[in-house]
Amino acid sequence: MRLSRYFLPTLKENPAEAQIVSHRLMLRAGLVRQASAGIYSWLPLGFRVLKRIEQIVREEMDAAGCHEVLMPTIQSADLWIKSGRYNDYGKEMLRIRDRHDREMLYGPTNEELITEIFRSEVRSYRQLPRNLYHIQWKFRDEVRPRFGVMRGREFLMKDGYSFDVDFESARKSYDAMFVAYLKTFRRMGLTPIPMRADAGPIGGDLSHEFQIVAETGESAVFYDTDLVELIEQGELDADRLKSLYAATDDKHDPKTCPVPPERLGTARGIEVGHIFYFGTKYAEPLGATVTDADGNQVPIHGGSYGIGVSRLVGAIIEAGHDDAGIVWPESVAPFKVGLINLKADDPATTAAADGIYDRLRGSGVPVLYDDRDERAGAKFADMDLIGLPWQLTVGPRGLKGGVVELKRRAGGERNELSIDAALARLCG
Ligand code: 5CA
Repeated sequence: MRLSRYFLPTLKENPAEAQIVSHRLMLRAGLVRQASAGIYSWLPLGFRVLKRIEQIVREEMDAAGCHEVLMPTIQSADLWIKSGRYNDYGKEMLRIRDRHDREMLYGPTNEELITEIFRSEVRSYRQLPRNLYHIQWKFRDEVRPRFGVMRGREFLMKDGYSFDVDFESARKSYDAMFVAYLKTFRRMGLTPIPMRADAGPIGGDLSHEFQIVAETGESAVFYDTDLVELIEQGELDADRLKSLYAATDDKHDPKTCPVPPERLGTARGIEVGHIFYFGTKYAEPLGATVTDADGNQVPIHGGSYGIGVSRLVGAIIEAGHDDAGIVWPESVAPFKVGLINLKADDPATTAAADGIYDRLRGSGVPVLYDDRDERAGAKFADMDLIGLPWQLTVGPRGLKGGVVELKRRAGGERNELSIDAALARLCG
């Protein structure tokens, strides 16, 4: 992509309305713009990141045996009245009336609708277990939307739903999601800490939140530092990880906390995922039953599993930035390489940079090419701000000696290399 033709409105100054670093950087790096309170438009660079995060989530869900569907954003109130949640959700739910005066709503989550789909199609325990998910926009009329995409009113969520014939089988489905979540967040360069949690309005009695440690997190978190070490080492045994202590402030009690003070980590956390086992809470009111192995009609045991896809964009920035801007992990970066032409008005430099651009694209490497006629300082500042993992700088002085400069955004390490050597590094 040539920057001269791209839509990348960066800002030099910090926007006054942004209180936390990820929000500031998302506005400054031209990832999003606010449309109204808690509602954002995704500009090209931000949209690329959102899509990459979505794709990692999708791949890990598919690898865990889940099937992707797409349910609508607008739902009829009927099923919610049946489940009893139409009133429980209160003002957070955006309620709409259509032209026939029918009560509709913009979905804050989808337990009712997916249970209804199952109820209509599935009759026998032989058709279980199943796990369906979708990645769809949600609306919750939060009292205090804030911190940009972190607590929005409209936000993109992956919500998945498991269906099992009994508790034992449902627990296995739950643990499979527990592990898939660890893998998902690890692939984004994050260290997720699973914490036993309250189930809230979703209901049920087995629930974990996945929290990312960040100064600007909304809740205080307390955890056994051994747990974090195990996660960093790649441990994926759900029982082992669940046996170690981790709790948010509403569950943490210093009097009963089993972890000795020297092993108790305290920090603030951002909730990027939340999983719930809720048993037959929705199956019973909605009449979702199957015949079991003995021929009895039994209600389906369910679980629901959410990931804040749009929130993750902010959370990843909170976890990876420095004074100059964003530092994307390669797995979610909008482009792998930022190619800088230091002297766009010099034909020899431009010919060399154009050639490198063509070769990178020919090898399938996503590259953003700064071919603008701008000052070098402005180009470096913009490139640091948008945080692409590699910066490749082509200038007349280097070219005389047959070299270009390759800089790693994370850590800032620089190397002068021949064009071929630089391309070999980036195309590998
Ligand atoms: N039905 C369940 C699981 S599918 C559910 O809705 N769970 S949730 O309420 O915990 O939301 C799942 C995830 O969505 C949260 O962990 C969080 O990462 C994200 N999320 C929730 N509310 C918001 C919001 N207002 N803005 C951005 N992300 C949000």
